[in-house]
Amino acid sequence: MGSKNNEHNVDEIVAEVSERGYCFVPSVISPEKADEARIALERLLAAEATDEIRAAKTQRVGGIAYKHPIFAELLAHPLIVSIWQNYLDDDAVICSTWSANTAYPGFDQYGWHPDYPYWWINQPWPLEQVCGQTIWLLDDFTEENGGTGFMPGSHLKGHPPPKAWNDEWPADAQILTGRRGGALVFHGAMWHTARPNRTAKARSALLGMYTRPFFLTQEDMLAQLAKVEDPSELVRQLMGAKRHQPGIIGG
Ligand SMILES: O=C(O)CCC(=O)C(=O)O
Repeated sequence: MGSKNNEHNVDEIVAEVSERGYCFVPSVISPEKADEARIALERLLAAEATDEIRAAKTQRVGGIAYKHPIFAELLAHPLIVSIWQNYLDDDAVICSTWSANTAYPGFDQYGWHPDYPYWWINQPWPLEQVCGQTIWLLDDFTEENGGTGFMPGSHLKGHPPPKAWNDEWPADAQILTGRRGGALVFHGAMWHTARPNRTAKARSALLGMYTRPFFLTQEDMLAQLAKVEDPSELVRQLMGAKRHQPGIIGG
């Protein structure tokens, strides 16, 4: 795998994730392409919204890989895939979950957490590279509109974040800000949280977790793959078509 990917240097990005636990990668796609993805998402948000969702002021859209071709394309974005192939030291990486998250105006919650599979791993968690999370910015992220919060260094803690952080913002926490089309890539154990949206406009992100092919994925990606129209070989790999499927010896 070459270390250059257009103007991005994959080796440098991976070195930063290895050292600090995260790296913000600007301009993975153009703002125009991010707008295209956001417009596709807005149609899904409108079609799937319920009264409960409107009251909660936050909406998750799952199954995006098969709901619009642009999301299958971004799932297999060459830069993102090569970052995770290098970081996880495995060309056969798969996607564990691929969804969108929108914080509407007035959303006002914190919920500090690491991502799956750490909820299921005995503590202290292994420090090795088990999985890598990608947060794509489909809107410009600001401190006001709910740029994701994250705690540098927390991927080395080996346990979940203190519950009290959902009431009082921890002093050293950072806020992900940046132009749409960029992405934050980080160690899956890093503590992070959605944040309040105090603007009049919705803020949307895509979240894609990548892992090595022998781990159990968070979502049933194969079931979703069956609904993807004309998937590329890479999309098929990422959604688990080529991974080992358990059978019965001799059977
Ligand atoms: O939308 C965000 O800012 C973060 C969402 C998140 O942390 C998650 O879905 O795990």
